Amino acid sequence: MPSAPNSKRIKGVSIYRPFVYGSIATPVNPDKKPPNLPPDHTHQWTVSVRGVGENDISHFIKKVQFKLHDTYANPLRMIESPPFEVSETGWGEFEIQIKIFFVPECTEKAQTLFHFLKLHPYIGDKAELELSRTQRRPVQAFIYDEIIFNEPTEAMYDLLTSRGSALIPPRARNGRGWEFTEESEASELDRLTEGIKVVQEHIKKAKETLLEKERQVAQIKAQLEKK
Ligand code: SLL
Repeated sequence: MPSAPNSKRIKGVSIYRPFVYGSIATPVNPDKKPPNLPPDHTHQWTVSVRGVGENDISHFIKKVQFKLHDTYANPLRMIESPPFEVSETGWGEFEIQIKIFFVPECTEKAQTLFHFLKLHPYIGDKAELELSRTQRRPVQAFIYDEIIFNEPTEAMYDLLTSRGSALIPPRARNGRGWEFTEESEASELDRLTEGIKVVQEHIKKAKETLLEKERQVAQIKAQLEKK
């Protein structure tokens, strides 16, 4: 197939674009249950891929496929235009596979990421968690991420530089509210701390193995010298 115009790649250039993905879930009020809600469904939730704040992402993202748990009818949901989101009701938490397809100018393969749908609050002291539950506060789990376009095609470069931007609007703490809550920061911090622990454990084990090997080498040397 002849290559499309402007499909030449620009060497040495990388352009990144920020985006946010995740979910917001609200417990269903048993006194105000929506009609048709299956009796075991306890939460309403929405999973989405969006720009940070008001930033548009649809000039580089063509469509997004969300793969829900198999307990859902038609678990594969393809969203062809923004807002790239799926709203559902349910009873359980599970991992959602999110596949991001880029506009044709990009000529890159789709990218897959995973989001764990969070329905219940876990972070905070007992009283806070209790309050969150009794007040049926929405539970949010959003992650900030960046898509990096390495050596973009000329067409993609033009598209990215003429629309949208990599600038991140000032953090929405609780004003507009859904993006970076202290809760999600705390849970991210927990994940990092856990990650550091695991890495330190690996380093410790590797050092022990190294010491053991050195001991063995020394022994063998000593034996060889004796002979
Ligand atoms: C669990 N790992 O076993 C999880 C799976 C699945 C949640 C949770 C389906 C709703 C429906 C629904 O909420 N699935 O359409 O019936 O806890």
